[in-house]
Formats: sequence, C-alpha cells, structure tokens
Amino acid sequence: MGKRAVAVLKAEPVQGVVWFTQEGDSVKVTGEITGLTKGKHGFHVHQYGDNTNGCISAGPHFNPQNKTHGGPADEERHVGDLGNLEAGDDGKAKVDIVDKLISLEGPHCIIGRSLVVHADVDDLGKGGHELSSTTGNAGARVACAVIGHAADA
Ligand SMILES: [Cu+2]
Ligand SMILES: [Zn+2]
Repeated sequence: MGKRAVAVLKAEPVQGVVWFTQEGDSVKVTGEITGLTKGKHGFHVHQYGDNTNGCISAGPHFNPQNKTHGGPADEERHVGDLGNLEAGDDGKAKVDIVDKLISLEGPHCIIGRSLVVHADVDDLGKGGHELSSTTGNAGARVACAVIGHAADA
C-alpha cells in the first residue's frame, strides 16, 4: 500500500475519520463523517495546519499554483478543492474520492495542512456570488482537522 495520512474531525456535532492513500499520481480519500445537516457540504484542504483560533486559522484553500477556486474536475481550481460531500437524512456522508492534484509528497503535499468541512454547499466557483471565486461560498467551517502522517498499517 502507498503512503497514508489521516485527519480526525472532532467537532460538535460533526465528527469523522478521513484517510488519504497515495496511489501512483493520485490520492484516494476515504472515510465517513457524521453529524452533518442533510445535503451538500464544501470539503477542502486549507493552507495551514494551525488550529490556534479554531478552523479560522487554517487559512484559505491550499493553492500553491495561485489559481482561482473551482471544482475537483476543473482545470482552474485550487489544489485543495475537493468539491462537496453529501449527507443523507441520517447526517452521514461517505467520503470516496480519487484526486489527481493533492499529494502526500512534493509541492502539492497536504500533510501538515487542514481538512475543512463547511456548513453549506461549495458552488465550485460557478455560483455568481462574490465569494464563489475564492471559497465557493461554502459558509462556516463546521469541522476541521490537521492532516497527519498515519501510523503504518
Ligand atoms: Cu474550505
Ligand atoms: Zn478553493
């Protein structure tokens, strides 16, 4: 198995464990998050692994290429733009993403940065709001966690 990293979300009421596994040039992102409101929630890697002022000090989206906010399938996107999670009636969202831009090594390495889950849907840059081009207008940060090196399986 490739290198692994993990983020443990322990907010109230939003909790979960998210694993990141390097598979060649891609990273597989898996896990489950509970305690969400039904619907879509922006899901991003933010620049700093800094929790001194809660999720606010995680800073903006991880953007080493100086691009505009977008969706995970877009050419124009932040490296940290992982799109949306979708929670069901039970408040649970399954995470099952393969992304080609984030990495567990090199200039796009996300280890030591923060994973953030938002209150609202990420419009993937297309919502026409003044915040669409920077944050997808995804609203408050309902949970965040530093992405760390996982122990060997
Ligand atoms: Cu975010
Ligand atoms: Zn972004």
